[in-house]
Amino acid sequence: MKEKKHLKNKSVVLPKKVAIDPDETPAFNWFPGHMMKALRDIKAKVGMVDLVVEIRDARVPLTSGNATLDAAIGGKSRLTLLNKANLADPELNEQWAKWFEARGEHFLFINCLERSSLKQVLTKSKSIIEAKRKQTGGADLADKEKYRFMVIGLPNTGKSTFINSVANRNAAKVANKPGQTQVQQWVKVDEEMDLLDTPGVMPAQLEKEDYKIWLSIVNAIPDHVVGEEMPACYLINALLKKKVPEFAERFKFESWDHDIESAIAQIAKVRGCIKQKGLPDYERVFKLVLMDFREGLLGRLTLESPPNI
Ligand SMILES: Nc1nc2c(ncn2[C@@H]2O[C@H](COP(=O)(O)OP(=O)(O)OP(=O)(O)O)[C@@H](O)[C@H]2O)c(=O)[nH]1
Ligand SMILES: [Mg+2]
Repeated sequence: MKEKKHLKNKSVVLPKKVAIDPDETPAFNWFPGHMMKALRDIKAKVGMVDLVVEIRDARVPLTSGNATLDAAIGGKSRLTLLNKANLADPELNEQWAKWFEARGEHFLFINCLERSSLKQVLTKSKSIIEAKRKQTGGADLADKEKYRFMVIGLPNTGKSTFINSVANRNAAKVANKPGQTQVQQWVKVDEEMDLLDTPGVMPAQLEKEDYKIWLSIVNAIPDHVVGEEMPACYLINALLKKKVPEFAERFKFESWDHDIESAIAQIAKVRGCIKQKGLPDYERVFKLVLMDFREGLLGRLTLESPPNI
């Protein structure tokens, strides 16, 4: 009885309407002060760059986009990178690729820790910039000799990692927690290229409750905002439904015939998360499931499906 009550979804109160003007303070419940400044700085610098590279999380390809950032960068040429594709479901990656293709957007699914991904990104970026230069004669560019990219996106999508990989050195600070980068930083790659790292910015508005849960699961929102219970339960259900083999293997599931409570009991048993009277230690189970998933130890899972598929 007690466990059932514990697992009941708590509703998270989100304001219905929030401002999307970067010069106003949006009423989103996780929008620290540095993000407001980051938006202003992005607006101020976008005129200096040839290309905006937007880094999203391949497990939530649309929900890790950001209308607030779109407004800040205006009509600047853009390349969307669906990063951490190695943690997303390969079949869904293909479905999503078709979806982006049909919209005529410049995009790539990548794992920015791999050199082959970076090569693809650089080739594509340069071809977008050169096509634009041909169109405009380079009149809109501050420096015709150099490539300048601005790297933007939600927190923790891998912006700084991407920059370090391209620069081939640890120029920008990286951590598996949202909000690591708090100020802009130019990173010189070579005589030909400069990259601008920017702090992750949250959208001013998240329309659905699921979006907050998904962004928590991929660690774009810190755990204290949504709590661990809802994201962890959502994740366990999704891994069970998808029958992800690495998840079953890690927690020694012998069948897929589990509801959320029996699944939690099994995880608690295998990982020794037991309280007095043999009850599962829910908090510890929630934390370890989220942690394992974020480390890629529970297999590949995409949380969001393309619209109309
Ligand atoms: N598996 C995998 N992990 C990645 C990839 N790219 C980045 N990461 C990890 O994601 C975490 C966040 O990376 P950061 O580069 O700090 O992310 P960020 O977008 O700069 O984050 P903020 O500065 O907080 O906005 C780190 O633990 C990286 O190692 C990838 O392609 N695959
Ligand atoms: Mg960063």
